[in-house]
Amino acid sequence: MNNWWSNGIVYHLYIKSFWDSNQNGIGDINGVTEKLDYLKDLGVDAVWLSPFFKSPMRDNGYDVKDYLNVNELFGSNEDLNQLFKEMKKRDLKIIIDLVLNHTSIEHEWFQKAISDPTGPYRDYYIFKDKNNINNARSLFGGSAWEAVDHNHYYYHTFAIEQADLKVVARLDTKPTHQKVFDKADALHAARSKELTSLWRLAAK
Ligand SMILES: [Ca+2]
Repeated sequence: MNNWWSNGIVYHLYIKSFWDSNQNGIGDINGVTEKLDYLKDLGVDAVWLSPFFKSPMRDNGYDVKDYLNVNELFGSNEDLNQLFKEMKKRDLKIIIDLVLNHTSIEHEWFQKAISDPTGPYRDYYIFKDKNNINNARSLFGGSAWEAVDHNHYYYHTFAIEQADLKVVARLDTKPTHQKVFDKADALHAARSKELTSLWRLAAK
């Protein structure tokens, strides 16, 4: 089978530094839309978009606070839908950089995991008692474990502000990734006018 990605040219685009459509010093989604003809002229088949979701930007947007809304630095959900429409017109494929191995500690799941240690969201993340943590190091330096109180720690492969999601499938529960998609689907249904393309494209 000759899939398009076997020979396609992918342009990895970091929105923040690509093109600033409203000249406020920050590249944005409308800037990408403005430059689609340029990308097409380059012979690009697909555009890989760096994360554009709401984020405190402790790791350039890889610390996602809300997977269903666009970071206001880059524009709006409407801007994103417009970009997708214009890409489709030009037969440009879209690759979304979907960050599923961790969330921002500002994500509502993590906030609930902290505020209700016996609630269901605690199990989305990797928490351990002080006596059970190991000497794992974060790729960003220092311990991979961060305390939330005198006895409990959570695991972060990258920045302290990026808590790892538990991705190991267990017999008694769905893997967290499936929960991410289930949750997104439920919200997507509730907001069908918004982000029409985002999750559907990402899930394919
Ligand atoms: Ca801008």
